[in-house]
Amino acid sequence: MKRFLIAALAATTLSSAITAVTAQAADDIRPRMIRFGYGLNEDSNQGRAAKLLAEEIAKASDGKLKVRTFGSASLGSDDQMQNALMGGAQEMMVGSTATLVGVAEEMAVWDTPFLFESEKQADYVLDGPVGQKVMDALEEKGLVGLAYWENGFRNLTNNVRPVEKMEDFEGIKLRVMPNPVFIDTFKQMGANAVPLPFSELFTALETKAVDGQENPYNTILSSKFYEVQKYLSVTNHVYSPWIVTASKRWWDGLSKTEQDIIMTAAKTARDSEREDTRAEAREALAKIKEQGMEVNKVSPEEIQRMREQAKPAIQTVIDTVGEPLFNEVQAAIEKAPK
Ligand code: TK8
Repeated sequence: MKRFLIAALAATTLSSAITAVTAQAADDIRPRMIRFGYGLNEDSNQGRAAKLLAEEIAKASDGKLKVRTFGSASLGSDDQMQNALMGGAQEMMVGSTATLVGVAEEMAVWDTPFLFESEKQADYVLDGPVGQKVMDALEEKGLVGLAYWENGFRNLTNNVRPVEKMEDFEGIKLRVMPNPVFIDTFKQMGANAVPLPFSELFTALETKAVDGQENPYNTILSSKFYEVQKYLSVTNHVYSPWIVTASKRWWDGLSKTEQDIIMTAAKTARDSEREDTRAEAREALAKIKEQGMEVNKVSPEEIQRMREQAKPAIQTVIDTVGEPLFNEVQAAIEKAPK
């Protein structure tokens, strides 16, 4: 009996020791260096948010988790960084959801032309269950989605002519993101759509390899596209999200506490980035004009014609993501605040 008691006691001690070790590992924070890459420069909304993310992570981990930020695509284009994350050669990044379509086709749902009507609507859908579902599709491909940040509503710039009606797209060599829906949308409009990584865009505009591009006001300003582009046409043709991702291989090796710190920081940075982006966008158009760009607002009638013309591209989205997901997004939009 006594011997049995001792054995039982020993076993209990041992098992609680094991529990203690596991528990400790779960809230352990180890010194780590996290490489966080992004495509825009340090003075952009993306750069400011990356900096905040790094600060938040340092604060919450007592400086143990150190984020090194790499802007201006110095670790590679969105596409190259995605591959580095999947292979475990880089820890984190923020980039366009549109370049992730080749990884998880569900992402194409955000490329639907004229999908969202307001930022509020976008926040509601992206941060809700269907946004999470699309993000979760990345996991089996080796990426963990942490938060959607705002890139914003996209507008058109070019050097050929102001685009006032659909016919004005004719013959314009337009850089688009490397993504089938964007290629399709602008082919439908009559443009000559040329897919190129963002990291090559300024030079392509400067050397006139392409005539134009489309991006939110913030990017037109921070990337100084006004130096190499004459006309800006306000179309708001699609809302572009950015997404913060982590390498799953790396993420799975983190303790629960480390994961929580990083996840929380990605969301804190998201909220402040959206505010910052919107405030900047409100001032941007005036600044762009000051820099000498000629700005025109496309009329509601012409926007309606573009919407009609873009329908085959919407079908491409449905074929890519499947009708159930497409409908789920539509249903979330219905419920969203205007
Ligand atoms: C930056 C890109 C950019 C996107 C594009 O790396 O490629 O035009 O809008 O923000 O992700």
